[in-house]
Amino acid sequence: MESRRSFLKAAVTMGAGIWASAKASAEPNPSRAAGGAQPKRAGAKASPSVESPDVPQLAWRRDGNVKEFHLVAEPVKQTVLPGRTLDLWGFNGNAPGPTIQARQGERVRIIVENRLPEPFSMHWHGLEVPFEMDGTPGTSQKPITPGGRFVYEFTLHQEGTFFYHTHMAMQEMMGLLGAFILHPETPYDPPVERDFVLMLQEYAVLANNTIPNTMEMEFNWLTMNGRAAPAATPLIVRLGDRVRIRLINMGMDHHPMHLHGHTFTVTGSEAGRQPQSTWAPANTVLVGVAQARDIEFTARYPGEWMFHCHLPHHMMNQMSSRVGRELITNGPLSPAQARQLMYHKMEMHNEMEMDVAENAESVPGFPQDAYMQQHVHVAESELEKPETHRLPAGWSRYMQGMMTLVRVLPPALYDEVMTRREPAASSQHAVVQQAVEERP
Ligand SMILES: [Cu+2]
Repeated sequence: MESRRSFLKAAVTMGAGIWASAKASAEPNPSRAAGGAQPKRAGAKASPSVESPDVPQLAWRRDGNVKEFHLVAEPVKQTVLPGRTLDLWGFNGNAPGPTIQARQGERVRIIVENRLPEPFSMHWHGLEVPFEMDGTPGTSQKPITPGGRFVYEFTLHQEGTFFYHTHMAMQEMMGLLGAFILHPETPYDPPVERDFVLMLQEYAVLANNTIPNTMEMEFNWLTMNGRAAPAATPLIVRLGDRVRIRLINMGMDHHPMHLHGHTFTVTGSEAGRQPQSTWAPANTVLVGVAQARDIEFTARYPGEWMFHCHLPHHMMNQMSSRVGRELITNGPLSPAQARQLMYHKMEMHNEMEMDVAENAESVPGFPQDAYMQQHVHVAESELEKPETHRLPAGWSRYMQGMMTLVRVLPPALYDEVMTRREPAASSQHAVVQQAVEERP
């Protein structure tokens, strides 16, 4: 019963959006004991917990001074878009896996089970851990065999945006990734009201298949937190909030992530917080493979601001040059076929008015965005959730691939959306709790 209560307490803490500080300060703190940390600033705000839209949070069990987590590497069915479910490999039923949040100075134990059909080992990307905890198969440990488990345990002395992933290269391209957030002992300055993490991944899946071809280097599913636009859940912020977005890239391509309507600063990398003297204004940040970047900005301007990878091919879903009978794809289509495709798409949207010029077929280069239509048609009603409340009709039509929205909402609308969101957020946490409790 006690463990159930502490699980629920953990869940509530996450849901409340404030990273525990009163409880934490009563616990032994190795880094403070070692004299390595600064005292808290008077009046410093507690760090908010990090939200990972569409990705669960990983619950933990307290065992003395150790915070204990369970991760299970396993095949998962991941719906990247309504109607499009891929066979990926992930953790605890999700790809990417659940988000780990811990505090600088804490000791953690992570029990990792392998329910994959082949050997695997877990690497803690960027964490300075003892060599035998590094998860490199063959040198630091033997790989975890199918059905086996390995217990990782170490003390966290860093802060920032880190991640965990398999150390088998092709397995990385099946989805085995998760965020590992380390909250600083001394809250960052300036404080933020909202803190998000987005994991950027890509898969190469033939149109009539569900399993990524990890040898392929042309990627046609680009995801943020396991969802392709327009299914990625928008980030909800209140007008005037200071916001942090942590970006993690685990794939084969670099992603220039661009925010509309606001100027941000890059405040951190995969190695933690950067000194303020290095911060520079930007609206696009290149997140290279195996890198993390933290950006921060004040949400000054109300609107439904797009936040997306700016590589044109990463703003599409299910590109393919292979044409099948029932399959509408981009690639070697004749102008007439492409024109028909435009009609087909308008039919699907019940919009019969022609938005292609009468002389379109005679214009060199036509069609271009006929190549970019929703091959998997998603009705906007399937995208309804608290976070899409009161978006204008048709908002999803031009969103694909690695795109999401940062909704900067005036206080009244912000409160309305958050009130609608509350029951869903709580039930998600309850499910996560239950899943953890059921494990041996
Ligand atoms: Cu990209």
